[in-house]
Amino acid sequence: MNEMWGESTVKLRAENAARGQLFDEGNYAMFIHWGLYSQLGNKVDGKTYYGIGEWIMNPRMAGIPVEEYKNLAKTFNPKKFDAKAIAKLAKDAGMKYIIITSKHHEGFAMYHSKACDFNVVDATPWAKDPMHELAEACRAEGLGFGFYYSHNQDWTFPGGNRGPTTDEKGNPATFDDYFVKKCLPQVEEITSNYGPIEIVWFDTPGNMPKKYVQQLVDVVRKNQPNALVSGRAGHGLGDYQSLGDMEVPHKNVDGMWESVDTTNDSWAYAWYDEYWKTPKEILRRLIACVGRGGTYMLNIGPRGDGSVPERAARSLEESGAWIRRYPQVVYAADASPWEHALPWGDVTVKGNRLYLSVFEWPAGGKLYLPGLKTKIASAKLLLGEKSSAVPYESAHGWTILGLPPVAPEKLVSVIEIELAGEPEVDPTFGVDPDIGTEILADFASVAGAELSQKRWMEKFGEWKSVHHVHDWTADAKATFEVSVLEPGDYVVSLTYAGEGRLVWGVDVVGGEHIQNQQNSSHNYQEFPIGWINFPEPGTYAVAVSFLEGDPALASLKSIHFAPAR
Ligand code: FHN
Repeated sequence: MNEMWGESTVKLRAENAARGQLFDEGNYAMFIHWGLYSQLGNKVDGKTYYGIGEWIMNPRMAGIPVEEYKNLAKTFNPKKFDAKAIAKLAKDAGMKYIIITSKHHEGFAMYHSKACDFNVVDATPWAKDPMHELAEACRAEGLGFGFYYSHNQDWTFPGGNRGPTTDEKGNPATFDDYFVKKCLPQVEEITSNYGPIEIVWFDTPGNMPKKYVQQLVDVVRKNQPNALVSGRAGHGLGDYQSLGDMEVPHKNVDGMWESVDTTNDSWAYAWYDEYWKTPKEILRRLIACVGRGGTYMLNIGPRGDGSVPERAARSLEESGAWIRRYPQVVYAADASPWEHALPWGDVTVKGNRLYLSVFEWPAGGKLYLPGLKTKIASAKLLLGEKSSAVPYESAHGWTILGLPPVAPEKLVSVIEIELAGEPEVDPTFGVDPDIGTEILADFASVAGAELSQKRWMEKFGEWKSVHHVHDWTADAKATFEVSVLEPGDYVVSLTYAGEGRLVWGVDVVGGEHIQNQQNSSHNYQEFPIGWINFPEPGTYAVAVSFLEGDPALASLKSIHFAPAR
C-alpha cells in the first residue's frame, strides 16, 4: 500500500498566513468523491459490489470495460446537485475548506476540460460545470476550495496507469502520451480556471517517475502560489503528509499532516452503505486528529443525481453544532501533551489552556487526569459560553476533578483547565480508577518479538490498521508502563488475533504473575486473562508474554485494565 500512496514527506510548517493557514489552523475539511461512478452506487446489472464505489470499474469490483464505462456519461444528469447547499453543509459542519474530485482514477473530468472531452460538460446531457458553482459557493461561505486530481492512474485514457495500452488507432500509447495530452494540461486547467485554490490533492503516485511529478508541482506553484500540494503527489514533493486512508493515529505525529476519512465506509456513493459515523464518532475522530497534531478531512459521496445522503448530512450538522459551541477545542488548537487519548476522552491545547473533551462521562463524579505537572490556575466545566468552576485536588501525580453526576452535553462535555505556565506532562498511561483503560501495542516496549503496523482491507478499499506485537519468541515480552493511583485488584484482558487456544502470561514486574488459556479468532477480540494486584500507588511495568499456541499467528493489539468491582 505504501507503494501506491507513495513516499510523502513533511516539508512545510505553514510559514505565513496565506499559505496553508486553513490546513494548519482550520484542522477540519470536507472531501468529496463524486463522478460517473456515483450513478452506479456500487450496483451493476442488478448485482451489488461491496467496497469503495469509485473503483467499480476495476476488475476486483465489477470489471467494467472502458467503452461501456464511458457510456455512463450519456445518462449522467445530476439535477439535484446544489453547490450552495453543499458549501453550506460544510460550513455548518464546522469545516474550513472543500476538496472535490476533479478527475478520479477512471479518468472522467467533473469540470469542463478542453484537454479531453470525456468530461461533465461535453459528454453528458447535463452539460454543466459544477466546479464553477462550487468554487463560488465556497467563497460565498468563506470556505477554501481545492481539487483532488488522480495524476498517475487514468483507466480510460491511453497510456494512463492501469489504462488502455493502445490509442484509438491501435498504436501503442505510453505514459508520456497520457501525461502530455491529458494530465499536464488538465492540472493547468484546474489551477487556472477556478480562482484561488487551497490544495491540489494528488493521489496514488505509485511508480510515477519524479520528472512528471515535478512538472505538476511546478504548474501548481506557478498558477497557485498559495496552494498546498498533497503529500501523495509523490517523491516527497508535496507540502504535507497524508496518513493512510481512514487512519486516525494513536500517537502524536510531528510536522504537518492530515487524516483522510469518510462518513461511511466508501468514498463514493454506495447504495447499500448505511453505516454512517455518528455525530459523536465524527467528533471523536476529529478531536483525536487535532489532539495528535493534525488535520481531519472527512468525505461525503453525493449520489449520481447530486444529492447528499441525508444521514451523512445529519451527522455532519449535529457534530458541527457542537463545534460551534466549542470552537476553541478544534480551531488553531495544538496537540495533547499526553501524546495519546485518555480513557475518558482526549485533550487539545491552546497556549496555557487545556481542553478536556470528555466522551465517557465518569459515573463516580470524579475525572482522573494522570501526570499533569504544571500548576492549575483554574478549572471550569463549559456549557457553551457559560461555565462553572470545577473543584480539583492532586494525589501521587494525578489530578482529580470533581464533576456533576450527569454530563452537561449530550455528545461531548468540555472542561477547560487554565495552567499557571506551559503544559508539562508525564505521558505515562494511567490506569483509570473508575473506567476501563485500554493501552495499545503502539505504546509497548517490545523485546524478542516484532512490533509493526499492519494494514488490511475489510472490504475492497476499506482500510484498517493496527500496530501489533507478533512473531513471538520463547522469552519475548511486550511491556507497558503504567501509573496507578488506586491500589487494588484490576481485571486484565488482552485484545489479540490468532488461531486456536492460546496461553498468555501477564506479569506485574517484580510482583504477581498470572496466565490463562483462552480462545482466539482471526479478528481482533478482547479476551479476559484474570485479576492482578497493584499493591500501592506508583508506576509499574506490566509485561505480556506468549506462552502456548502458534507464535507465528499470535498478534497482540492491546492490554486492558478495569477496576475489579
Ligand atoms: O484509490 C483512491 C481511493 O479511491 C480514494 O480516492 C482514496 C482517498 O484517499 N485515495 C486512493 C486510495 O488511497
